Amino acid sequence: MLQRISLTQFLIGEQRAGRVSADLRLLLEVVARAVKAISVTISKGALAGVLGEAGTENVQGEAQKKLDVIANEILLQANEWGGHLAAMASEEVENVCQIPFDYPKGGYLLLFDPLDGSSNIDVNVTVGTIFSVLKNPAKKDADPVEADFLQPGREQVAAGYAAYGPSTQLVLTVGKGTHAFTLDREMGFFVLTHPYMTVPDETREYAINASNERYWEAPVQRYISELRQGKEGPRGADFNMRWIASMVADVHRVLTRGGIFMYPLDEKTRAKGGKLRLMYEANPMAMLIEQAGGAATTGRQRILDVQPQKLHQRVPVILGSRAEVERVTSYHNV
Ligand code: AHM
Ligand code: MG
Repeated sequence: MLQRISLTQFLIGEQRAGRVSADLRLLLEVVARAVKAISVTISKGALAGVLGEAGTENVQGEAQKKLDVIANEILLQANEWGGHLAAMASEEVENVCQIPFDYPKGGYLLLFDPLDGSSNIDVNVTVGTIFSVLKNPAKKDADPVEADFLQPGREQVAAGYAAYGPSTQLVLTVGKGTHAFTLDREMGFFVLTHPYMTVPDETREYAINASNERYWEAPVQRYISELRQGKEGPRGADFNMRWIASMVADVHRVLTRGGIFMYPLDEKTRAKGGKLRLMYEANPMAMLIEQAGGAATTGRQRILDVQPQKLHQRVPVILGSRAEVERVTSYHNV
């Protein structure tokens, strides 16, 4: 019989190899359980009455979908009692989420975007959960404050996302490669299906919201215009474009078959610093992409080296196949 490696087995292997502590293993198992619960809820869709607006706004002033609120609750409740976390932070919550005082605290900080791409949820397109794990630098018994979270992405001890698509996949790194696990719904656990994913160096596929073209900076205008000129242009090759408007789905495609994903700085988002959030979108995706041999920059700096100033900070994101990311970055640096 085909030997199947479950997420649990994989994590025990990582623990034995000294890359994962017992608490981090528990943390990742709990996140995987929460992701299963979110997957089940999402897949019921209209039957469970979970689609549509929640009628509330989050800290970013964005209208929340019912599923944004449900996914956030599932992640918070699953993770608060295990004793592995010092605190959490969520896209949907303004301040640090403390562990209730009647539960023990651990040494890790968990950050997440509970339901990324939720504008796609009502049209039944792939959405996801993105998460990042840091060590808590503060004393164990003190309640962590925002400053404890403000560590550059290179300090992440684990990062991952779940993609809720035709199948549910959990993509994970603990600092040695990027691995994808597929949820076996009948058995109820994740199975390692894509060990050591690699982003090909070269690509002929790009992802950007082209409706923002008139707001882009000159380096991005130049790069995309060269791609669009295809065989007749300076690149001498045709490029294909894809934009799902679900970062998880777009990055998953890049991880699976290569490509470049861009949400660059533009005049629309300049005042906010960019569109995507540094700490629970850009950083975990950058770690996953780098661990798969790709690159991730803001256009001007490696994402994992950005020193965060605040929890909900936004940054420009350019990630994927190394040669293409380096080219766009070099256009910014001329
Ligand atoms: P969200 O976290 O509120 O869902 O926003 C992030 C999403 C990303 O998944 C996606 O890449 C981007 O926003 C799409 O933005 P746009 O609608 O401007 O194309
Ligand atoms: Mg998001």
